Amino acid sequence: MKDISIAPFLIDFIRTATNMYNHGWDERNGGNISLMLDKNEIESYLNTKDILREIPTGFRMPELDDSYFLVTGTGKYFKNIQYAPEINLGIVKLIEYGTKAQLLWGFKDGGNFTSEFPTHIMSHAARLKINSKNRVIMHCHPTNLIAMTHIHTLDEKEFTRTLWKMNTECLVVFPDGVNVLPWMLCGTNEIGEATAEKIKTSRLVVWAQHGLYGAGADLDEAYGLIETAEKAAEIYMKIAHLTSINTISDEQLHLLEKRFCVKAREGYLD
Ligand code: 2HA
Ligand code: ZN
Repeated sequence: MKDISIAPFLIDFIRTATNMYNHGWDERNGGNISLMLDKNEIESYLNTKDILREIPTGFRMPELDDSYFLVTGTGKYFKNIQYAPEINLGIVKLIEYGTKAQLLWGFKDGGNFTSEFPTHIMSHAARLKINSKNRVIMHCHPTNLIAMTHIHTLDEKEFTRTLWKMNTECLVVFPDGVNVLPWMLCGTNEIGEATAEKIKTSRLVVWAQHGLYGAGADLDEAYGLIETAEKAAEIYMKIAHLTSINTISDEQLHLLEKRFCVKAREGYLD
């Protein structure tokens, strides 16, 4: 067996979590990430028959039975992941229609996966139906996007159009826009189901006064989406109280669509 600390998926995961922390998106135990792994990706590092313990998930997800996930732990701090991955992260396999998880590695202090695991797994299942290559669900607390949910309408079309008009690259990076959920109680199956529904039509789902969910085929895609949307929200928060005398017009957004071969969400541009 190879040493798991040199596994590319683990190194990439740790670097991403550290960058998220450095951005200020994951204070204290804020945020969580899950990365779906292929069995053949982990077999050279772990014996998948060696089960450390079983953890009930509190949900059913038959279509993800036998799937493997590298996931952050509940109550764990992103800031500490790089120094103690085996305590702060775990690798689990879903079994028995997704109702249980077998722990194969990590959570060494007796810990458990993130309280947002239901939302992650429901979002993986939803996103995989749209793109079979989706592997990442990522949640964090980006300051400016949260600030924006205090002062901007939560109407998804309006919220998306505001972000697209803050910075030229936004429409190119997230032509599917952002979907928005009103404040809901986190850590529940209800917010999981609502997020999974929203993540079908956009890879970004804002949780008002809480944070953001991002989905992607790899860690860079999900991270890059969040980074770009958060940058746009930062610009919005810098100018919202000022008189704006220039903006990006819908006509200019159409030019971006043509130049970069992307299609803005249906009905969002005039
Ligand atoms: O994991 O961010 O939403 C801590 C959270 C809960
Ligand atoms: Zn959160």
